[in-house]
Parts: sequence; C-alpha cells; structure tokens
Amino acid sequence: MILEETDRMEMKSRTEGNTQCPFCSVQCKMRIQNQQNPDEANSLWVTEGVMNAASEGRLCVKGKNAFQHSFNRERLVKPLLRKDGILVQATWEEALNHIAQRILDIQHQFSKDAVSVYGGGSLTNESAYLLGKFARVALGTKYIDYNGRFCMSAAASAGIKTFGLDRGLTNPLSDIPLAGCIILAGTNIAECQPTLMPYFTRAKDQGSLIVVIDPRETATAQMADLHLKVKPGTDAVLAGAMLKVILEENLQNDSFIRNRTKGFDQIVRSVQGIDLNEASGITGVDENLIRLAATAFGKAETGMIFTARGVEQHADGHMAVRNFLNLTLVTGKVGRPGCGYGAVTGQGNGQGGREHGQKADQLPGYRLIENETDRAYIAGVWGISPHELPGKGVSAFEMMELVHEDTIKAMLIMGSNPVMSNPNAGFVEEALRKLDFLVVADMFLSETAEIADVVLPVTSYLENEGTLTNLEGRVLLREAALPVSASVRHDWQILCELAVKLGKGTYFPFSTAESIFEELRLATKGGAADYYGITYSRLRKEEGVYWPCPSPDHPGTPRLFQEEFGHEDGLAHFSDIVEQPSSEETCGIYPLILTTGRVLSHYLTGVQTRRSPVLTSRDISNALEIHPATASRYGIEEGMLVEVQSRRGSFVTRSRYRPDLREDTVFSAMHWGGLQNVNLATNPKLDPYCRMPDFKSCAVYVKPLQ
Ligand SMILES: Nc1nc2c(c(=O)[nH]1)N[C@H]1C(S)=C(S)[C@@H](COP(=O)(O)OP(=O)(O)OC[C@H]3O[C@@H](n4cnc5c(=O)[nH]c(N)nc54)[C@H](O)[C@@H]3O)O[C@H]1N2
Ligand SMILES: Nc1nc2c(c(=O)[nH]1)N[C@H]1C(S)=C(S)[C@@H](COP(=O)(O)OP(=O)(O)OC[C@H]3O[C@@H](n4cnc5c(=O)[nH]c(N)nc54)[C@H](O)[C@@H]3O)O[C@H]1N2
Ligand code: SF4
Ligand SMILES: [Mo]
Repeated sequence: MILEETDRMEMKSRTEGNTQCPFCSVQCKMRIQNQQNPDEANSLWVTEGVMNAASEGRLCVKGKNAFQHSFNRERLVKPLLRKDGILVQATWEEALNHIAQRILDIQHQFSKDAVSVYGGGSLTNESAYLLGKFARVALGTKYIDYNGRFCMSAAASAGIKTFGLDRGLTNPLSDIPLAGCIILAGTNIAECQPTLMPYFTRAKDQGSLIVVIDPRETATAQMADLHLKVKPGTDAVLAGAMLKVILEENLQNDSFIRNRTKGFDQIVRSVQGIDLNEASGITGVDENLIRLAATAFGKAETGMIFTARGVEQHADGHMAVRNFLNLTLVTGKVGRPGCGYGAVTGQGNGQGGREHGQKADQLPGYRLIENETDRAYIAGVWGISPHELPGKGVSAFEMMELVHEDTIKAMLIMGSNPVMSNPNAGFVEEALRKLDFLVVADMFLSETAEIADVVLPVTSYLENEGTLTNLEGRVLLREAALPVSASVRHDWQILCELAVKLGKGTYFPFSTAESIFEELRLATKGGAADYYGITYSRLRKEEGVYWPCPSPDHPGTPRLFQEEFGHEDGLAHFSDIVEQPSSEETCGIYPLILTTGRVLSHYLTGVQTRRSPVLTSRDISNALEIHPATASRYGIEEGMLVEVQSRRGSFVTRSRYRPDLREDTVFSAMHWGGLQNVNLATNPKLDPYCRMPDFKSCAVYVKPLQ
C-alpha cells in the first residue's frame, strides 16, 4: 500500500497548479506550489487561496492542508484483490476482469438487482452522472443510492414540496450582508464552512440581527444576538411556535401570501392549536426568547433563514425544514435581494451530486425515474429503450437492510465509507461483511475498503479534473493541478473500463471529463437542474455559472423565485405545522440525548483528514462534550474515558466538559472509527418523507470506564 518510489518521484517533479479544496461545499479556489525541498514530502507543498466570488480568496485550515493526504504514503497506488482472505496487489486488468466476472455470475445466479451501487457527494458531476448511468445501463439494477441521503435529503425534499425546486441556497452568497435578520438553525458555519463567516460578520456590522438555534454554544453561536439553545429534535415545534408569534403580532406579509403562495388558511388553522408555553417546555427554549426571535424576523425588512444538518438529520427533518420555510413565506422573505433560504450544503459536490441520478428515484437534471416523460427523454439520450431503464430503488440505509434480507448480494461503493457513516454502524458493517462481493473505489484503505473483495485506487482532487456545484448552485470547473500517476484511475475511467468488460462499452465512449459533461448537458436539458447552457469554456471564462442555465446565451440564475416558484402553479405551498418531535424517547435507563456532528479540523469519516499530520494533530481523537453538572451526576471527571451506550450499541471516548451545553444533551463528532465511532450508537429510524436517519437525537446513558 506504500506509494511506489517512481510515483513519488513523478509527483515531486511537478511544480504548481490551480485547484479547489476537496472538502466542503464552499469549494474554495486555491493554488498549490512545490517549494522544491527534495527531502520531506509534506513540507514540499504550499497552498494559497485564489480570489473568487464565493470564498473571496480565503482558505480554512482544512483546505490549506488538504494536499497532505494526497501525498500521504498510505495512498493506494495499485488495485487490491482479496486472495485467501488477504488483500494483495493486482494489475488493473486482473482486478477489472475479476469484478466483471463476479458481477455477471451474481446477476446470472440471482437477478440484475442483486448488484447495487453506492455513490457519494465528493464525486465530480461527471462521475456522479456516470455512476447513475452505469447502474441503470451497464448493470441494469434499480439499487443505487448515495451518501447525500444522510446529508441533504430532508432539505431537498422540503424545498421541492414548498418551493417546487431544490437548490442549496436560493440566493447568491453576496445577498447575506443585505439581510436584516438571519436565522441560523442547526448550522455551525464557523467550523463547517469557515470561509463563509465574513459574509455573516459583514451582515452584523451592517446592523443585521443574528439568531442561532443550536443546543451548543458553538463558535457560530458566539456571534449571535439571540441564541436559542434548543433541545435536540424539537426544531419543528420551535419553528411552529415562531410562526404562531408572527401571526399573533400581525407581522405577516399579506400581499406576498395572497399573490405568491397557497395553503395559508390551513396554516392559520393549525397554529391555533399551538400553545407557546407548551412549545417552550418541549423545546427547552424560554418563551420570551421564542417571541424575541420571531418578532425580530417578522419585523425586519429583509431576512434569510439557513438550516443545516442540526435541523435536518432527524426522523422529522423534512417537516422541520418545511416549518422553517413557512416562516420565509409568511413574512414574504424569499425571491428578492437579502431574502431567501439556504440549506447549507455539506460535501464538496453535495449539490451537484444530488442532481444527476445517484439517488434511487432520480434521473439526471432532477428528472424522476418514475415519470414516463423523464424516462423516455433520458432513454433517448442514452440510446436505450425506456423499458430497459430499471425502476425506483431504495435509500442508502435500506440497501443495507436488503443485504441482511439477502436481496442485495453485491455492492460497488464509490466515494463513501458507510461502515462509519451509516446509522447503527454495527448492523451496517455486518451487512457489508455478509455480501458475496464488495468493491470499493477510494484513495485509501478506508474502514469500508478494508473489508472489500476488491479495492480500486482513484485519483485525488489534485489530479482529477471535473465540475462541482457549490452550495449556491454555482457550477465550477476544477482543473487538474497535477498529472495523474499511471497507476491510479479517475472514478469515471473505472466505470467506462468496467462497462467495456460488461459488454456495454458502446454506451460509455468517454475519454475526457469534458466529453461526459457534454452528455450531461444534454441529459439535464429542460430538467429542473438545467445545465444545458454551461460549457467548460464558459466555466473557464466566467467564475462559474448558476443553474438553471437553459441555453449558452443565458446568464445563469443566481437568485431563484423572483417571480415564480418551481411548482406548476408558480406558487409556493405552505405545509402543516408539526407539534410533536419524533425523536427517540429518553427514559430512566437512557436518560440523555446524544447529538452528533463535526469539528473544524476533520472532515466526515476522517479518512482524508486523519492522514494529514497538521489536521490530525489539532484533534487526535474523539471526545464526548458533556455539561459538568451532568458529568458529576454520573461520576465523570474531565478527560475520563467514558462509554456512551444507546439501545443499539456503544462507543468509547474521553469526556470534555462544556458548561455551555444543555444539561440533558451530550455531543460527539463523527470523524473517528473503531470503538470511537458515534454511529455504533445512533438511531436508524428514517424520516417517512425522505428516508433521512435520526443522526442527531438518540437516547443514551454515559458511564465512566476508569
Ligand atoms: N469541519 C468540517 N466541515 C464540514 C464537514 C466536516 O465533516 N467537517 N462536513 C461537511 C458536510 S458533508 C456537511 S453535511 C456539513 C454539516 O454542517 P453542519 O450541519 O453545520 O454541521 P453539524 O456539526 O453536523 O451540525 C450543526 C450543528 O447542529 C447542532 N445540532 C445538533 N442537534 C441539533 C438539533 O436537534 N437542532 C438544532 N437546531 N441544532 C442541532 C450541533 O450542535 C451542531 O453545532 O459540513 C460540511 N463541512
Ligand atoms: N453520526 C453522524 N453520522 C453522519 C453524519 C452526522 O452528522 N452524524 N453526517 C452524514 C453526512 S452529512 C454525510 S455527507 C455522510 C458522509 O459520510 P461518507 O459517505 O462515509 O463520506 P466520507 O467520509 O467523505 O467518505 C468518503 C470516502 O470516499 C473517499 N473519497 C474522497 N473523494 C473521493 C473521490 O473523488 N472518489 C472516490 N472514489 N473516493 C473518494 C474518501 O477517501 C473516503 O474514504 O456521513 C453521514 N453520517
Ligand atoms: S473546507 Fe470548505 S471552507 Fe475550508 S478551504 Fe475547504 S472548501 Fe473552503
Ligand atoms: Mo454531509
């Protein structure tokens, strides 16, 4: 697994290039340069931010040090094949032949659907698009889903129901300082999209009032004028209570409601049932604070609401977001400068990754696999007959359930580490071990790759050209900063080569990322996420283009819904208010609520950031954040080793006192595996609308281990 000397020399001989950070959805542009220090691989390279409209030249500590994992000695450089129980190096020819043979055997023995595909939001648009096509055309399986199910699905489905269209931010980032009141609900921008913080501090300098809704006093909450320390899992109730206040205080925007929405009367009826005092009891937020936040938002001329995973990763995440969207509609704060909604997208290509067919029910451009017109259109682009297109599959976690039920026998995972990132991870690891055949394409031997039958080494962000769509819906071209070492492949190349081996090569004739993008343009033409007007040459000239962009002379759409919403009637649709949380109940045995999330220096399952010396030295292991009063109740001292046990499983870590945390809540990050993996405890209960698991509220007990 050690990088071969020839590859190391090849990398050292390259000197500089422009690229984009491989991590979060801001997609900061940067320049990487080799300082020609021949001895130490990691000290050779320096990065600096490059000026562009989203990050304005800034980089956070993760982006600055991302190159360290790309040059890490543990980078995979050869395919690995399991022989006699051990992963050994193989040639590409050997590995791809073996995969094709096993896939054909399994499909022959069981069915086409016995082989499944699991994608990710780090893949470029080109690879994500091709993965969807590969599943439907080369494999003919309906079972494909991706890690965005755990990330964006609640906000995406809520946006579609309310606005008729889902795009992370309805407005460009430059609108943020124009907002008179900003609600940040379950989003920790300061640690998760750090280079966006100046947009919010600029807003504050211009007099904006900032409301943060988070059970913890995060670095983001520290800039808030009002911090609502909500009990995890109760945001839907909180947003409903805020709506009640806005209506009671007569702060609604009647003309907007009349001209641009439908369903308001129903809302008026359903808020009548809300009792502020009761809502305060459920959410743990003082009634007065709820009133202050709601009136501030209602009275402001302009305002924006942002939600992220704190609100969305619950079994009622979809409805919780819709309740927040009701607030934007009732006050008429959407579709104009400084007025809009943002689901703060997570992964580098979390936005584009969710548009082009990695999702079980989806075809490119947000087309639907169950819609006859959409099927016919895409079948036409792909040169197959519509009846050859499989139907709708199931969500990511449900695929794991189908493995346990023996329906799915094989899986190809590209750009995800589900052994760590799925809820109830013990059950998921069991599923993946049970598969007849598991293939993982990754840069490293991740926790999931370790148990695979074949591991395929892929290029990193430094070598991989392609487009990514940032949280604003702005499509960006990431050039390859460095040439590819001969021994690794791009994700899309792997798919093309495998398609040939499966006898479907004619549908995958691509030799460059751009040639795939050309087909993607066509496939999205006329769809909701329309990329038809976007070309590589435009992306090189302009600083990215916002979709929808239906023709080459169209300027793109930075601000959505200025005149019409995405529904056929052109209106936005209010939704019913939720009055009760759906999270797991605490009890005498499991008295505390565990919520999970992130820290600044690590990224997702940490496969990349734990291999960066600078980043890993900032946070070497996980911690359980706990209020000192709660800790003393359970005999836990600061820094003690503790076990956190839920109804499903437990993880072990050290305690960290957080006097600013709610006393009924503990928090831990998701970046560490093995015994430290929080997902051994989390709840796989799925949201009925979008199949999002309840990552952010499960009942636990905590006990000291020393
Ligand atoms: N440093 C870093 N940055 C990242 C990532 C990373 O792993 N590390 N990952 C990227 C990805 S893929 C994503 S999806 C985004 C995630 O970005 P965020 O959603 O901002 O990150 P989280 O830490 O998961 O959760 C945000 C906040 O929600 C709070 N929270 C927990 N439960 C609740 C609740 O019930 N209600 C409310 N209102 N708040 C709650 C947590 O205390 C936390 O501060 O970040 C992206 N950026
Ligand atoms: N408890 C808890 N669990 C969570 C969350 C939470 O807040 N709490 N958040 C959820 C969220 S929002 C997300 S997005 C998921 C993410 O969880 P995962 O889907 O597991 O995401 P990563 O950790 O980024 O894993 C990506 C893997 O792909 C590899 N990789 C990176 N880039 C590429 C590429 O271009 N090609 C290929 N082939 N491989 C690549 C990396 O090395 C890594 O091994 O986790 C979810 N799980
Ligand atoms: S992690 Fe996000 S904010 Fe930090 S440099 Fe990368 S893209 Fe920018
Ligand atoms: Mo995410």
